Amino acid sequence: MILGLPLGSPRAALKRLELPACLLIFMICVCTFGIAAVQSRTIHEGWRFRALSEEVQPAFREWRAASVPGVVQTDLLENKLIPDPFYQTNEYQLQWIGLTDWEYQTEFTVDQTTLGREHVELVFDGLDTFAEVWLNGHNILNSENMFRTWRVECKKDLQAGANTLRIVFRSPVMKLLPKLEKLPYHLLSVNTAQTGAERGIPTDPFTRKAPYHYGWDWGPRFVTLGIWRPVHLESWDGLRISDVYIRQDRIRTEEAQIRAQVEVESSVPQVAKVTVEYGAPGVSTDTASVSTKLNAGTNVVDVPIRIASPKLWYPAGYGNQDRYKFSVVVRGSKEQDRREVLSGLRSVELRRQKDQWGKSFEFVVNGIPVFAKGANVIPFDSFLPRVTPERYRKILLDARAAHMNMIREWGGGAYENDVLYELCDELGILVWQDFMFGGALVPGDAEFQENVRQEAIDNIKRLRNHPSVVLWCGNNETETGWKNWGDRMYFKNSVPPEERERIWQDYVVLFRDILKSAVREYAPDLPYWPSSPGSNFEPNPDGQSNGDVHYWSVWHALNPIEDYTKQLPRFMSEYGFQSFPEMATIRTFAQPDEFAINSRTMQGHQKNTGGNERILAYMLREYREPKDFPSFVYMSQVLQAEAIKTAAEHLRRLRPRNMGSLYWQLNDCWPVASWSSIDYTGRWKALHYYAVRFYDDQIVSPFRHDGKIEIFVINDKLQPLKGTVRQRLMAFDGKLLSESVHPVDALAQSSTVIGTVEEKTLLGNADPRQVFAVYDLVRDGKAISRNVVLFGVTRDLQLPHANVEAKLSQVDGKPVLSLSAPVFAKAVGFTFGDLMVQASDNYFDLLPGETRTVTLETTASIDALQKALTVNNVTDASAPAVTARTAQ
Ligand code: BMA
Repeated sequence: MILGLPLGSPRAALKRLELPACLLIFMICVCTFGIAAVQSRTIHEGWRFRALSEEVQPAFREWRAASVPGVVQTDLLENKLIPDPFYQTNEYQLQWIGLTDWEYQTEFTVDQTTLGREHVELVFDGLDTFAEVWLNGHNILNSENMFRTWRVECKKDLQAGANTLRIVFRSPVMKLLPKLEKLPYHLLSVNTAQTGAERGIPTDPFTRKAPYHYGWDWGPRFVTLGIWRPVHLESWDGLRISDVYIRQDRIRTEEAQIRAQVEVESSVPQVAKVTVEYGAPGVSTDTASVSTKLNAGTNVVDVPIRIASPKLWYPAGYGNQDRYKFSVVVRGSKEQDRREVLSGLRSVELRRQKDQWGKSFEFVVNGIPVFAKGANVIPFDSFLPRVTPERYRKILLDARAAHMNMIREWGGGAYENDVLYELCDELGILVWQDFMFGGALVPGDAEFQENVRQEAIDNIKRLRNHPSVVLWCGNNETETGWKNWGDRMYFKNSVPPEERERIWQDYVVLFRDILKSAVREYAPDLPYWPSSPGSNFEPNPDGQSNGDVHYWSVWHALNPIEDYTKQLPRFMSEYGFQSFPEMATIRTFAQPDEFAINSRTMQGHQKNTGGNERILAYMLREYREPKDFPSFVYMSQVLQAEAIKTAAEHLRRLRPRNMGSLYWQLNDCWPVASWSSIDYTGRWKALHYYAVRFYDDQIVSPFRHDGKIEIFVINDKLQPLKGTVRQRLMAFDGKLLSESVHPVDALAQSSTVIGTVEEKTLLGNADPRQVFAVYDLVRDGKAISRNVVLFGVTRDLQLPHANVEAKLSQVDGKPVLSLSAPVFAKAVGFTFGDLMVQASDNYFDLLPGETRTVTLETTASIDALQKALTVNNVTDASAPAVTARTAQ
């Protein structure tokens, strides 16, 4: 019961009441709460779409049902007008879609009450990209930036009853071409997939649209168009809260000094009271309020708040992810508005201090230096609106499972949906946030700069209450590209020196002035970093003593994998190595007769020129030739996992000199051979299972070099680590050759060499091709981390056939898989065909005689699992003839 009303439909309840009673309730509401100022509804129903261009087939010029939010490619797919864009090489024949103009239209009704309100506004959270918006035949908006929110006062163009909303989307390529063709030179882009239609002129540098839509070295080219984020109709009287910013002025464990910065739109000058109620789970709520006079227009009201002994928000591994709920109410003379904001309190510093290695680059959260462990994130789909909250959650949980505490939201995609940041807040994953510049040169006209400035303001304001967001970075690789990339060098020589200088100055204005000022003004508690990699315009932008580094000579330049261990950066924000996705994923886009690395389809799903050949080249350096295509796929994953493990452990061993390891890349936007550790279908590659181990908070990491093995113990925890490392030298056939135990007494947050072993002494008379060393870190009697050292290139070792035995059974209703082998088995990896199975572990080394049992998350039956199971390992994936020959 509410106020004596029976529960149920409030309207029905009111009908039953006598008029005076209604009036009484109304008056109580007004006096106690004021009248809700804002009403909002989405305009997502009844949309239709069609092609505008005359050149396309008539079928595309008929009105068809459309989904909003959505893009034209997925609308065409839903209407079965095009084949699956990701299948085989369908991408190539679907390029016309992005070169065509499209229109979308719907009708919606508006009642007199809404029309009677002071303000009626259409709000577009995202229009992709050149959109002309017409309401009842009136052009109410022309937009040219998919990253901005557009709010249009439209009362005068609305009518009671049916209204027509029509949006024309111009092909971003064709719209710009005529203008760009007249320019004396063309700004360089990054995308690898320009169509003939662009006539060699990249249009994307001039377009505020996700750069990867134009193709990337892991992504197809799908130039999308459409209403990609929600549309609302909002109406209000009197006042409206347009933004709430929980500004964190000073955060300490003893006290948090913050303020709620409440932005209020007011129709008229009026007196208002702003009240903020705040609390965290387990803490009693408190209230702060301010009375103020609002001017007509936009007002910003500061409500200062001090919280004694606040519950702070910590990154994963350093404490809880406590958050406070702030309920803000603004009561004007008649109307009121309210808004709720969830935020976590934490201090953030990007600490850059001179030291013996140059200048540090480390994130310090709540006074604690955090070694950043994580990966770069790219958009989750070529068609952004179809990414569900569940997909975000799954991938971020996977990141968390691999002990990641940071992701980099890379600048060639799109500013992500709120849900991604909410998940990062919840899981304690820090976000390095790039502005959306993927490496293309930037125009310098005032209109472009202002467009970017507004985009920055929109997105900084949208994301600034998320405690997970700890850095705004100007761009990805634009600066290093300008200084170092071959095509840029060529370009610089092809334009007059004053033009060259002007282009650089345009860069400086955007990334040193405009974006930096936007962050200073709208998120003053966050650091800004102009470019990744970079050194904040200080000398030596690509050096390893100052700033962050992208290291790509392993992979792009075919340098040996060991070269990772020669790098001495301060923070490694990118390094990567490719592999193929699981066979199940490959089967979603290729036919069995295309299962070859040089088939048209497999080349079409490899966007880095020469990528498949590069995988093969590296593979043959390390392993014997795989015996068939599925073995090649398996081996590519092991190769990638071993490469990234080599780098990641090295970067961790370097702490505190180096304080970050973000590998390239966490996810995929379609099924493809790429640097990802989780493929498009959500399946983990070998790398992700490896990451769970190499990113764990406490690990043993033996480093074999120059005839010795240095046994490192890495401890990221805030407590010291006491335990032992057990070293065993074993023959592949299982014989224990020697054993020793090394005490561990490691400081909190440290990387320590707990012992150095001469390889000769360790091996004694043993044949290095027949033995391995295994290291187990033992804490409280439990082995918590293991690492294996091999004495030579894998293909030269005399690894025996492993005969891995795999037994499926059920424990407590859950399927489990037990694996064992009589001899050493390298990188035992199992799959279940096309079934979706998440294993608690996979792709691990089996010691002779050892049994490892893993649990399986799946909806598949034991029978189905049994039928689909295949188990692989490095020896058995190799071609038998080759194995026999080289093993002699
Ligand atoms: C990096 C990224 C991306 C690219 C990746 C692999 O430098 O910033 O542009 O996809 O390399 O080449």
